[in-house]
Amino acid sequence: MPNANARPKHGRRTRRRRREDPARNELVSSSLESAQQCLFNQDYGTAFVHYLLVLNLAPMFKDFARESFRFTLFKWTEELDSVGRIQELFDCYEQALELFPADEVILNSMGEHLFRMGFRDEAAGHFHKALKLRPDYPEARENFYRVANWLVERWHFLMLNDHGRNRKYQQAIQKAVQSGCNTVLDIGTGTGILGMCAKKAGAAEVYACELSKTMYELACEVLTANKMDDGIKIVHMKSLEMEVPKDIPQKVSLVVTETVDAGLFGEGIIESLIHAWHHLLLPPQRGENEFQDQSATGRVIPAGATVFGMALESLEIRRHHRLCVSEVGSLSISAAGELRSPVSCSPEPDESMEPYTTERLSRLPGGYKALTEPFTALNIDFNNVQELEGLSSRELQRIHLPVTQGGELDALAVWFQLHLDEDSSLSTGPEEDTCWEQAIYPVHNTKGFVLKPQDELVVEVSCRDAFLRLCSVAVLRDGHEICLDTLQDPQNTGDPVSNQTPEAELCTALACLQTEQNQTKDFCMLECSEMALLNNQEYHQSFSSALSKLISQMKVKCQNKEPGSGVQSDSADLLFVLDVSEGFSLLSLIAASHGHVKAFSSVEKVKQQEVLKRLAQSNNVPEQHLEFWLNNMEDEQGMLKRPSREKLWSAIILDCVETCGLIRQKLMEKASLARCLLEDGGSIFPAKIVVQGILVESDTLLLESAVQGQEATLGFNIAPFINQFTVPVHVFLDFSTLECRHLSEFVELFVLDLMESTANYTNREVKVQATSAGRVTAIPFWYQIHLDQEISVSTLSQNSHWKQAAVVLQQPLRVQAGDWVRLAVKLQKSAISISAHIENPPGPMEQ
Ligand code: 44T
Repeated sequence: MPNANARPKHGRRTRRRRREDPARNELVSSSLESAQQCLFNQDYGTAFVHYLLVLNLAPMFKDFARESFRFTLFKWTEELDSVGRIQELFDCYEQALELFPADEVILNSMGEHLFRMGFRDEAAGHFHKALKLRPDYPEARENFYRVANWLVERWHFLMLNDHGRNRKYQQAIQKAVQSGCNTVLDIGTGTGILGMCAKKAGAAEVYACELSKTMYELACEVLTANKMDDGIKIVHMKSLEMEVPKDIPQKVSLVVTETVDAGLFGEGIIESLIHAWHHLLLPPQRGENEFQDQSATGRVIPAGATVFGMALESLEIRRHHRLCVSEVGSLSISAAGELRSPVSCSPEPDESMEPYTTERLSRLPGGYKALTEPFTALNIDFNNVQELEGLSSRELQRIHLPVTQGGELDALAVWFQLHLDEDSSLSTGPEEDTCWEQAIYPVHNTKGFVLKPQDELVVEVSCRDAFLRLCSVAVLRDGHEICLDTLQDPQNTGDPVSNQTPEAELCTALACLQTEQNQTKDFCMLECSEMALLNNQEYHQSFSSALSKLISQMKVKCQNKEPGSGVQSDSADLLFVLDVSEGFSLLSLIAASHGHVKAFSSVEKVKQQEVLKRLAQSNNVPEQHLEFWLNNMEDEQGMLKRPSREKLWSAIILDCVETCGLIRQKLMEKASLARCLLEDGGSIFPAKIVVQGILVESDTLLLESAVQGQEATLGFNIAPFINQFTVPVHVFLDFSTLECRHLSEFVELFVLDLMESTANYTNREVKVQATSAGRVTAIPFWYQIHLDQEISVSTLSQNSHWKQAAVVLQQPLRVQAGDWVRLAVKLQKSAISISAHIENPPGPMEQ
């Protein structure tokens, strides 16, 4: 076989010849030259193509050309992005990553594009890879920390730390396998834990599926580490797409799953189980025949669930879901029309609405008042496919609930008992000592309707699009039915109390119908945090005062500058205020309402702009004094209306803190840009932000951050893998109800001066004295936002729409009362990190 021997030599010769191929070399060098020329001419698209050619033909240029290639890629994809050529944008990134698969800068940048396009899981995967390649790369670190919560949701830590739940699931699975269920499918395996329980219990075949790519990869790592990668076949798929024998060779006798959220059905368990019963599970056991061979029939763990509900009053829920004030920052807002949070069980659900939100009732700021006893809303048997299928078509169920305590009806709360099998169940109730949140169905339409102890509340339970929906529809009072829907419309003068005669009932029904129509026409949706912001009078009042101070100072300055020009009210005299807040903001309108001010708002959504226009009109703000900045971007006419160069902004309002409790990304960059755009004497609002914090001992925060303890989880090695997704900064925290012990006074951690570029630093050492002994596990932090020298608002205030954040220390720090703790506070980009050390380590004698 002479040829066989000759082949490698031939190969080598060809390769050598390739490199020396003069035509090829010529092409490479001319392409390289063209790439550089195009780059110089800012023709990034062509430059990119030339670079691709060069680097594919001559990989040895990779190191040399890396920087210019990256630059070209970023410039070109920026252009593609701006004209919406998204597919091409991602194609470019993919080509770039084929050339530089381990380039953290390209990975991170692709992640940013993915994130902006809404592909959060994929985005987070890219940031994670970039960070693994270069753990000290600040851009990737910040991006990763911001998205890790989506990638591996925080409840994974809670669940794995919930030993009671783990053990109950393990026991139920063990019992089922031992009774003969020897082929098992784990739907939504997460870290792989339930599948591993089945294998360990002795199941012959175990399969698992997981739809999230990150979780699937994590589960693969976990199975390998536990030497179960041979024993459990895992696929990266949604169970609904699985087929026998393509994805699993045979139907299984047991499905285990915990694909339930606080509202039970939110993860699609009904659909998954209907599909599983038709395609993946052996037929169910018939009747009560205990002796049927378990390996020839199918069953599900959990076997079913009971859903409970309860009506409640809670100011905290109210202020996040409906408008509670009629005046904000000296503006009357009664003309705003109907404003709603996106959480609604309305009869016409649309894509942007969610039927419920979640809260841990036991941690609700201000607590809550139960207005009824808990009631059973639904019972569901997961082993009965007809029942599962019948859920959606099931008739509306009307439940009458005696009101036990008077109060304002703000929400219906829902929780459930998950029956793992006939002997064992888990509860997600508010009184339980578990980590689970409850589902909250806010009530929008009762406009402060107060329930009385003798009333009966009528609740409708339905199950449309496989979501459980609860809706308070009426109140029975003194034999009359008060339809809660008719209260929606403040203009509705009709008597909401029906006399029970068929005619009157018909009228009420008609009235309800009519209001529904008006409602869809008129209402404007605001995020829950935007609603809470609108309800925050203190915040708006502070802004109004600070603006009014600035405006009068500027007016005085103007008059001094142009003596004799008299009082004019033409546009030359106007002050210009720009509000670049994210989302819905009234601040531009508040500014405009001070007179002699032309304000520019960044509100983008048309419906929200309409609300502002309505409010401008009802508050006598001239139409031309409120403009929408972003509407003008593409329209040259509009651009011309912007203040001319000499007439720069008197005030620029920056939105500094995200609702989750973190400083907004690129805040300091925005501030320096804003400083350049200010007229003499003008101001940025806020002028300064002070970050404040406190040392605390909080086990809750630890449990939500990482799998705790040295012990294996149910005997499996899971913690080190999932803990890679630990994020040192915890967001959306409510400090007022956090279970923790305070170990110090409040302390100033950091100052960000938005008006003064030179005043800023990135590292600071702070000393704080422990006030009692304990383990410092976390440092919650928040912001004092100084609008000017005198006026400030705190993100910790009771009415705040902001939540707090906390740095969770990698290692708890033991302190004694009186110890000095040295905190090294760092601001990288806009992310805060803190490390803590004892300043005066106790000597051996003191220990
Ligand atoms: N809820 C805890 C846990 N998945 C949420 O990608 C439970 C919270 C909880 N994979 C109250 C009570 C409780 N096919 O990784 C996720 C998800 C995956 C699927 C493949 C499917 N059809 C699905 C559906 C979901 O399953 C994993 C877990 S689902 C979320 C569990 C007492 N509040």
